[in-house]
Amino acid sequence: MVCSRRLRRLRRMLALLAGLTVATFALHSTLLAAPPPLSGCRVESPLLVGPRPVHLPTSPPTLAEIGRRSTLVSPGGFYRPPHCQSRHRTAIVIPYRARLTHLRYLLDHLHPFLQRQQIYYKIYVVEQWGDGTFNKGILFNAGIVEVLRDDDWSCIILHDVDLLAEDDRNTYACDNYNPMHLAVAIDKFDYRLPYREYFGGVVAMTPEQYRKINGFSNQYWGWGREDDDLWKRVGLSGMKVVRPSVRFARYKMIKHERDPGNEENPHNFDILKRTKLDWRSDGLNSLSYKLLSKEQKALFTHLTIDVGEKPRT
Ligand code: UDH
Ligand code: MN
Repeated sequence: MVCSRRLRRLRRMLALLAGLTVATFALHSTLLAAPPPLSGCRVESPLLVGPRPVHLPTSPPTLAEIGRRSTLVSPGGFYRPPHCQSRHRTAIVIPYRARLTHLRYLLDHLHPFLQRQQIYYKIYVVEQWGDGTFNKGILFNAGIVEVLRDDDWSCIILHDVDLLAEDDRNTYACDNYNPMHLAVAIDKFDYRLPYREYFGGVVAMTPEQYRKINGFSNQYWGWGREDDDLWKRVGLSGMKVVRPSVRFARYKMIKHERDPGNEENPHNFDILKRTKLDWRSDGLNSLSYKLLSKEQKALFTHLTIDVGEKPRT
């Protein structure tokens, strides 16, 4: 009798112990085990909506309002698709100074646009410090050097602050072999290329392609011709510019006047005559700048760059 009662108690204790072990094991595995790997996103995102003309509200939402809408965007303006492994790792680089209204329109538009494309991305605003002459080439070169220190990007999009894509089939990703010109059809130019060699507005290059052309020239101060120089660099380094279909590579440009400090510089035409002679020694490998700050804002990473002074000529 005594023996069987002891046996029952022993059994109960063993069962309790076994239960506890199972529970502990389950807890451990939920806490410690890596989540199952995400499957790859589809080649064509199911979230695309296609052509959608851009209508701008009379004033853009504030950064705080855009922030409240961008629930899936992490500090620094970073996003990764939550349900699948993206095919693209894209850094958006925007040269910038004193265009806050345009930046607000752009961020409000670009975050949802890129999310519909299921891209792993981060938006970088590269601001020129001070009120000296604007130099977009140095800003891009410096910005891209810094951006490539930040993450392992497979594609860099060089993006004017005032261009809004009208069709999300225009994927913000790179061609493996050649630099890509994405702003093929802009409303300002009646949705046509203004000239065949036009290479401005929005451009996509892999880090490798950008290094191969030695980046932008650092010599173009003020407005004009640095994009034409970039076009020539692509050809001189043995590549060509490719473009997506004009049917969907469409943009609205926010209307604006020329900015103070970015007046047209007629001297830039002379520099353009020398691209073939200069491109190997003028660019990423001769770049000089100071990074004054790097801040993770809610909707973008903000880099402030001292590009130096325009040389007296
Ligand atoms: N940018 C700034 N701030 C400046 C100058 C340039 O943010 O002060 C950036 C911005 O990203 C802009 C890009 O550099 O989109 C290119 O400069 P831009 O927009 O001035 O060049 P675009 O060719 O302008 O579009 C031509 C001047 C139009 C004058 C029209 C007069 N009716
Ligand atoms: Mn513009």
